[in-house]
Amino acid sequence: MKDEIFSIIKKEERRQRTELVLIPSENYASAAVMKAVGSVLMNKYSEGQVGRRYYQGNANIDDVERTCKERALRLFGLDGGEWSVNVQALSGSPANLAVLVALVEPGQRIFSMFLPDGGHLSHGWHLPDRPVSFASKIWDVVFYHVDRKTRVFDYDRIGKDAATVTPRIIISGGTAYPREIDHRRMGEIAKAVGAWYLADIAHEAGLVSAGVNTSPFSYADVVTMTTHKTLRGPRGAMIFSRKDLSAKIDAAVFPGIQGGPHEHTIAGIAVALREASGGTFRKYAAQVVANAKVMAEELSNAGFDVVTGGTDKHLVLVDLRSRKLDGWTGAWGLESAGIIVNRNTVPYDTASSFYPSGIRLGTPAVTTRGMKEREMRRVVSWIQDVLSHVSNLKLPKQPSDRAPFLQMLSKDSFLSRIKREVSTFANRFPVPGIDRPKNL
Ligand code: DSN
Repeated sequence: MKDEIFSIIKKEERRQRTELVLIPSENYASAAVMKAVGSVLMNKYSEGQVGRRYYQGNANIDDVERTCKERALRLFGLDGGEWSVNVQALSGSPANLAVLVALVEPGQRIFSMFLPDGGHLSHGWHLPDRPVSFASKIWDVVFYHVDRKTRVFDYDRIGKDAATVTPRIIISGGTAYPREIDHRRMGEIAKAVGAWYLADIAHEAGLVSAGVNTSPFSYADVVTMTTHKTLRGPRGAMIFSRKDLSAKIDAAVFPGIQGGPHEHTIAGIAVALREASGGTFRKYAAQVVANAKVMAEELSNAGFDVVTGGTDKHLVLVDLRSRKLDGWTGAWGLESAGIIVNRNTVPYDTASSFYPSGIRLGTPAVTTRGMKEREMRRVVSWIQDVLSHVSNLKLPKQPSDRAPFLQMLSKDSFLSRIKREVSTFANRFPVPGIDRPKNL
């Protein structure tokens, strides 16, 4: 194929194979998932619901979407008489927006997790003086925080604050919160103040489905999740709701905020749900957490400030302030060595989200490649070397000096040597759907 896009895709395949992907929200979907997403299903319009479409020619599409919904309920052990699922939301943010549109009147109050404490933009992020997310323009959003000392949630305090805030909905969901959320307590708090409880388990979906993290379904009214993180499907989302809320939620997704659903993605989600229902996936999910625990422990032993002192799931958050390092320099130093992490805000951060004080690391992708505890120790030792090396480099104050700084990092001989070692190491571990070079 002549289109230059295909040579760029080849380069991206190489990057994904030769680098260590430690972004906790990324993973490698299987070849079967990718085949479904790249199929002819993308050619079809199917506005509406299964068996009730606004377009002709949807018999096969109905079968795909029905199968996806059945598999979703089964995977999470849900009774179809009590729970419904919508699989049409295009991704996590539209899924959360649809829930708010369905259940909360404009101007009513939302109580959600503070972003630097690990929350998400789509839960209504705003600054003290201006809205940022669309949700914060429509609803009155108040945040709850982690404790300054322990950096974990104090549920007694959240309960007391909720009684004062009197929200219509309480949202939990940690994109950078390394500990399990106590869904039972959150559900009780919501009930006590007459609010809905929305548990956004985008990050932990695969861990919850495998029984490795606690399921929120007994305590929440609505559960949203993306499908491409620990669940290892294509980029998409699902909204589970108690049966009496489902008609409102379906209507909020379409025609409320979306047009035609992406049925090729829904097919890919269905394939991923089947893959996630087996014992191999359950072992995978347990290994994801075991790997993250080792990573947290090794970083802690090396003197890094691991937020909350460890992790219960797939992600580790490191506050770099005690190392006189910032997240931007740390993350770019690591990228120059072939190790891909997020730079991330940390609790009680005073820096901006573009130049934050920490880094966020995760194990879903490297565990998919078959890496275990031993490999995590090797990876942390490289991370330690890189961060020590770059901690002598200061983040240039002037934005105009930052491009030359990155150029300098890309030519740094120490980082280039680690990059070569990382590439040789990573190449030993196969990536689903990406062929390995013949000479390996
Ligand atoms: N952007 C995702 C993450 O990286 O956590 C959340 O949507």
